Amino acid sequence: MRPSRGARVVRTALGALAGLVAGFAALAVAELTAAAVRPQASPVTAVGGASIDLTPPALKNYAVEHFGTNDKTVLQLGIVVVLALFAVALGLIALRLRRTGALGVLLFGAVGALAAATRPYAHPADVAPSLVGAVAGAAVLYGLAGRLAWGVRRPRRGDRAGTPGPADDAPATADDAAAPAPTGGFDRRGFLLAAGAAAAASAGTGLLGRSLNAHSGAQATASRAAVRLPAPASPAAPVPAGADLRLPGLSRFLTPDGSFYRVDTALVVPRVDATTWRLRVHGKGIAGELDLSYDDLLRRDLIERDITLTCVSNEVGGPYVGNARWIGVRLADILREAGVRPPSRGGRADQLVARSVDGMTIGSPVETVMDGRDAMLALGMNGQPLPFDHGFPVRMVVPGLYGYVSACKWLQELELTTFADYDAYWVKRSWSREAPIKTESRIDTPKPLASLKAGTTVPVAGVAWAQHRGVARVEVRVDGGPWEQARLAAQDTKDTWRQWVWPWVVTSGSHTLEVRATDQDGQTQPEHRVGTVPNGATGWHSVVVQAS
Ligand SMILES: Nc1nc2c(c(=O)[nH]1)N[C@H]1C(S)=C(S)[C@@H](COP(=O)(O)O)O[C@H]1N2
Ligand SMILES: [Mo]
Repeated sequence: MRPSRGARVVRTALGALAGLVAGFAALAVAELTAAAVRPQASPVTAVGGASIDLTPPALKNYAVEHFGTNDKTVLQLGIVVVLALFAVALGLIALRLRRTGALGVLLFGAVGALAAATRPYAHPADVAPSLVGAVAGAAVLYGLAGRLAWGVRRPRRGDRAGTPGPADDAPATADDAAAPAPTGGFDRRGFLLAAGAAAAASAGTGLLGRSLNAHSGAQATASRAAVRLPAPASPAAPVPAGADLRLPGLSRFLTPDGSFYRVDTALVVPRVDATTWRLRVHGKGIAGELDLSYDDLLRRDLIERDITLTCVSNEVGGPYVGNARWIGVRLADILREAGVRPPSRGGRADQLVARSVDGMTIGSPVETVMDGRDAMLALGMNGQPLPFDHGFPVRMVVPGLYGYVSACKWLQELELTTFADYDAYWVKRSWSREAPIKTESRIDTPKPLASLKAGTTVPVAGVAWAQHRGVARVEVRVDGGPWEQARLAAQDTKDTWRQWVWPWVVTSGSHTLEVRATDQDGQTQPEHRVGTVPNGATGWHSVVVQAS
């Protein structure tokens, strides 16, 4: 008796389901295994990390600009969707070729293991989650596909539990596709029970793995909680009273940690134990290598400075800029102690490459970090040890340089080299070797498409930055009319952004507001718009509003 068309359709759908359940089981077991290794070793994270590094720069740029800090969630979702599609395909294959389907799951495990093994600073054990997960997934698929074999009768009461069906013994060659004519249905009930059990077990396993991973890094957390930042030897002057205009809708002068932008390639934020952390300083022109502990840094004279950080991926009017009060060790002091001289004094290295625990490399000009500006190895942000998201235990901060050429988080190594000899991570991906921050200004209020009341006076306000040069002037114009001088808030330092406000008497209709800043070198922001690649966007920010 040939199975009915209906039965065949149902069986196909259940084959797809078997693939999904097997994929789910693989990821769940991998997640739990990762808890025993380290969260970074979970296959989705490892494959995600590898794909971030392999992503063409244009696509990566698009992702940062369009998904912002959500880019990683979008990436991981994408990976899960792709995995689900392959899982369905393997489930369908397993309907005909059980072993081939199961082998396919193992192949995916191998891809995950390869990704994990080739991440920077991978540990040998990092392959375990992918491999263990894949074995579990393959077993689940093999078992479930067996329940879908034609002619396997539902075991009746009294039968041996789990009586293997004929398909279990069938050869796993292309021949089993042409297995003897099915004699009836398949074990639908047995399948659903087994699939349900596997899915439930996977959900439990996955949730346990997730929560263990979320709590990993307990030592790192404890080490951070134990930090007492000493009073800085060179404190920052208090922020001038008039630096924060405190207008509704205007960014606060000091960005709270929680709303400080975050841009990095880390799918799992590194949690570094400060008590075992070391910083190695080595390379060209070094008289003596340094190997410093966190306490070594804490014991030094600390400086405290307000510095505005900016990402090169910030589009005109964009959000990737924030201002904080940093505490740290003056970088030039450390370099001088190691015998480093800047190129202008005969030093052999013109590039300082910072390496992070997650393999990021960021290159800064030695000349710049030793030119007297407050380049630092930062330990604290806004009075607290650095948050994990922002680089605990130690990161670099260099006033006036975009983050990708200066602000290495989770720092672990400083190497003196040359720009001729070495290209850092982002430089290999089409960004410029050197990238001072461009003068920029942004309208924070009114918001785009705001509807205003004609006849009222509305404060047009925002921020402008030209780190290490300082903002000298901000101008606003309406509908391409004459430029009007905005009032500048008090300057904190030339390394911080500056607020501005211009009172506008609103007339009815639709209006375009534009802003431009001039730095203290006398350079005015160009009108010409260029994109963020290769060294930062230019152009005037504009906002369209309605008034009636
Ligand atoms: N380890 C590491 N450090 C990094 C990055 C990164 O991807 N990994 N991104 C850099 C970039 S592009 C910027 S703009 C700043 C952002 O710092 P924040 O996330 O603390 O705002 O960190 C820099 N430091
Ligand atoms: Mo950046």
